[in-house]
Amino acid sequence: MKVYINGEFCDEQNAKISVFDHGLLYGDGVFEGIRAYNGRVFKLKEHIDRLFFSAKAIMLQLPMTHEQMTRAIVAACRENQIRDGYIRLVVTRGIGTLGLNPNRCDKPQVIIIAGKIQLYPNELYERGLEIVTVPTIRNLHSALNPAIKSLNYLNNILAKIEANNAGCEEAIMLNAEGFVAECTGDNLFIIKGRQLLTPPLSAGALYGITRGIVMDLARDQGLLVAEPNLTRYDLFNADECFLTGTGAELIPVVKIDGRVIGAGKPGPLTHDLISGYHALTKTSGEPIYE
Ligand code: PXG
Repeated sequence: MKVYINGEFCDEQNAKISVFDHGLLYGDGVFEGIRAYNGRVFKLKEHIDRLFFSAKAIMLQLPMTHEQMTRAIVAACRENQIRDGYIRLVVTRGIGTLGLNPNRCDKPQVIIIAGKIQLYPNELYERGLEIVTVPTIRNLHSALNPAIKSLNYLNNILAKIEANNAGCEEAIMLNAEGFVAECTGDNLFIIKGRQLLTPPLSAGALYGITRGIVMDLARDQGLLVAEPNLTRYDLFNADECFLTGTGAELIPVVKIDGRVIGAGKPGPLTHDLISGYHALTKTSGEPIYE
């Protein structure tokens, strides 16, 4: 594998960043996780836009334009002969002193890893996931806004550990008011009648790209889409539930905190949305090869 670091491709074993980089010392930086399908980078513009928004929020000046970033990502895929894969785009604050002040870091490091993705096993898509609510709440937007896709993911990791301890793959994270925010690396949806519901972004969630696509698909399929505050009670009494994320795509949920959701198996409307999403991934995206 060849890794892109600041405009150059290096061999995997030489792909190194300084121990003085504030990305390592303080989790000071931003990232994106992007998929390629069928020789095309899916929703690339949306991911690059979000990277720029995250960077703006932490006052990190990206050393490249949108267009240069697009070209670099496509080049990294081509260099690694990716047709279907996973791209990790990382920008760190760069090398600085052993103090948290970022003003001594003068060169952000841009890293692009284009490789393979580890997916949930197929049988989880067929049977559906069991998930639990965990004690760790989502970061307050007034502290570290969950909209920022920063290198500081400990909030999510703690929740993931708690889910794993409970024998689950994913965790439902509530916000400080007790409303549902999202999962550790996925947004959450429920279906009730002909309504598709997901927590508002202000409840403390990442502005998920898959989330946006699914809301558009649902409207096209004649569902009503709304973003009310949701409680655990709303989840327990949903007809269907699923999670969305670049990695997971759409994955059905059949049990939450011991309560069986709907019929206890992936629901029909979830299936329709999964089909719609798959069709989109196959037919759109930024071409890697001419
Ligand atoms: N919430 C959080 C906290 C995320 O990190 C999503 C929702 C879904 O957003 P997208 O735009 O992907 O639909 C994410 C993104 C991983 C991994 O290794 C997870 C994400 C991104 C990159 C890697 O589990 N989730």
